[in-house]
Amino acid sequence: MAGVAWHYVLKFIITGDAAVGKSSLLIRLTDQRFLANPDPTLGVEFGSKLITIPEENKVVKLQCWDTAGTESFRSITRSYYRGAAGCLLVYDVTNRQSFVHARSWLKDVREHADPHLTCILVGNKVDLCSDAESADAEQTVSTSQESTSHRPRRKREVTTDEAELWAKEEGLLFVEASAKSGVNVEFAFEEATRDILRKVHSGVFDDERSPGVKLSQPRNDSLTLDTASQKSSCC
Ligand SMILES: Nc1nc2c(ncn2[C@@H]2O[C@H](COP(=O)(O)OP(=O)(O)OP(=O)(O)O)[C@@H](O)[C@H]2O)c(=O)[nH]1
Ligand SMILES: [Mg+2]
Repeated sequence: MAGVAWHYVLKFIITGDAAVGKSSLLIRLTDQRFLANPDPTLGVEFGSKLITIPEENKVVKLQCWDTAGTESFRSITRSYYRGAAGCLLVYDVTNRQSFVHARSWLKDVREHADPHLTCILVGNKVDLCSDAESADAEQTVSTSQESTSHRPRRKREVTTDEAELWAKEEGLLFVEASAKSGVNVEFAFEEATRDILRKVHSGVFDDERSPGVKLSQPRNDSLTLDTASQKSSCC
């Protein structure tokens, strides 16, 4: 991998209802932190992160546009969907409405993003459920500073099976995660990235026609965004 800062740059969007934890997932990915009281996103925020896909021996730069879930921003946020190669479609496992609304977010994404986009359905806040242990046992190790022994329990309103079934019907990847504990956050981005790279290899995405997929930059050319992670706001 010498001489190359990254092999691919992929545009991701993060979408879903207000307060489901989209920004928290991005902050967990880029800064390995969790904020108990983040400000609601006004318009969109941007975060960037380099990840490695070991089995491909590739470094991938994720450029993530974190969109506001508030309805009044919807026309602004839609304009950021254009050309995206990947999407995290987020709902809150303790909020059924946010799962129901995922259908309309998906419709929007499909209308405005790259038609070949990879979408992963992410059931967030799994730490709040009494059955969180099953997800805790999965991929990512928690880096949260907070003790989990006194966390408040909330009733799960969307079962894993139901969400998994809907994801399958819609051709989405699926994972349950927690921005708070960190469980499965990086894994969600990695799974979507693996799927996008498969599409690149099979010619579904290509550098010429797909604005959300860019090939490598030599290290000297990577002046502005060449940091392991970066986050900023706009709008
Ligand atoms: N327990 C728990 N709380 C979470 C988790 N993720 C986010 N939260 C909390 O949920 C609230 C909303 O989080 P945000 O990340 O701002 O949600 P958002 O989807 O970005 O909201 P908008 O920007 O308004 O669309 C905050 O109080 C977070 O601390 C999680 O995994 N577990
Ligand atoms: Mg937000």
